[in-house]
Amino acid sequence: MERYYQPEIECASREQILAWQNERLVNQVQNVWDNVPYYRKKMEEKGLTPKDIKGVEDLHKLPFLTKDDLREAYPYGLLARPLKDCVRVQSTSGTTGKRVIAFYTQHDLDLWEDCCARAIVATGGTNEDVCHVSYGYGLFTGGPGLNGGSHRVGCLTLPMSSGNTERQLQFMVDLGSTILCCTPSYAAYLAESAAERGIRDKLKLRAGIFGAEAWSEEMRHEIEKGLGIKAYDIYGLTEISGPGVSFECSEQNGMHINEDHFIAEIIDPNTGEVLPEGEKGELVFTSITKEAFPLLRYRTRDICVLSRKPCSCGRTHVRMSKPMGRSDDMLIIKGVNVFPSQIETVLLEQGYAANYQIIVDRVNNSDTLEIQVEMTPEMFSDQLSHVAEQEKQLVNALKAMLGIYAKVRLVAPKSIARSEGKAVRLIDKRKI
Ligand code: DLL
Repeated sequence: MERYYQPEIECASREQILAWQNERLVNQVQNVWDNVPYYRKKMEEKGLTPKDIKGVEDLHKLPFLTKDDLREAYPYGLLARPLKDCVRVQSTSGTTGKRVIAFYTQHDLDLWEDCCARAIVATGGTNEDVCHVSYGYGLFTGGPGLNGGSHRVGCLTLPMSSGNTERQLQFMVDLGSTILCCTPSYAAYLAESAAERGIRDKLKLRAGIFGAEAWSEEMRHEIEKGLGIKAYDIYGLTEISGPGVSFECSEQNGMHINEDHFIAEIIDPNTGEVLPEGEKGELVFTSITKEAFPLLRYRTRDICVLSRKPCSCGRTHVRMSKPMGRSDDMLIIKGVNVFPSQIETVLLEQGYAANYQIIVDRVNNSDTLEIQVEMTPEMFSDQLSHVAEQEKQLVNALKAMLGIYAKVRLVAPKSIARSEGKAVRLIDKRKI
């Protein structure tokens, strides 16, 4: 029975891991210097050459990369391989105009799928499992990543993609799905729908691999109870490959980062200073094995804590806590990345003023997004049909920009409270 478990890597000594990281980092810096003029310039601005980076202890000298760099260098500016060597593109969900896109060579896809396979095996996954992948497919990395990992483990893979709950449940029952991969909010919804249909006892699920958005321990218990499974967290981001950058083991106490591929640092988001282990700060990744899109010191904006305390599962790779928030204003709604500025852009484009409020909530374990928008005095109309028409137009424009449904409520001019300080435009009622 094949198990995609690599104890010689995942349980390697700290010295061994550091030795790999030192060698791979030095090579990667040289590679980026030689092939990515954008980053070379950033290094030159700091007076650095590859000779200055002799190992992980010098990592802190390198300049950071941010989402803004990715947008500036869009689409090819950070590519380190000729396009003819690239075989895949993935993209982040719901970002404005210039999306963040990542390129992959076949080697990059292989290493990404390895990482996802490790995550599946950490839940006890084997080739006897039926792996039901309900993350979205397409540009989003969730579906393709877990799909590839599932193949590697040898599971029977169900590439369900998201939506169509009726069909999801039917396949789950008919084919005896044992592992479910989707966002935690969709897992909670599936649990509820299974209960409503009285088919909870017909499910053979035993594990779930849930990520792409923040979820609490309470939600974990609810999903575990609702589906009769053990629920594992998985983390990742498109820029660094996708899901599987880190994953939970049987301890369900922090996610092991695949340190043979990614070096993690925690920094103070305000000063950029590297913080000691155990301190809370912004997570930064350097990918040391990727070919096409190797980002050095990429600021994720996710706030978390790293721990090197031994884990009883035997894995030695450092663990990250669940992200506790973001150092920017990005919201994750139903697994989709949403920036309030995108909403404002749509409103202004449609002729509204910037008097609005974004209300995010979680109802029945599913995120909801409502936008209350003040009509301008010129638009104000008490004819309900007209208001409904205007609301519909905004819903469509927002859907086109964000990729998700937002309920729109037009309200009378001057009815949204004005603030004397910063405008309170966002009310996030989700308890996470
Ligand atoms: O969400 C990749 C992914 C797919 C991860 C499926 C896990 C499962 P992006 O769309 O680029 O990629 O969004 C990345 O999502 O910076 C975090 O803020 C957030 N995020 C991802 N996983 C988790 C998690 C995918 N387990 C952004 N917990 C990241 C909390 C998460 N937040």
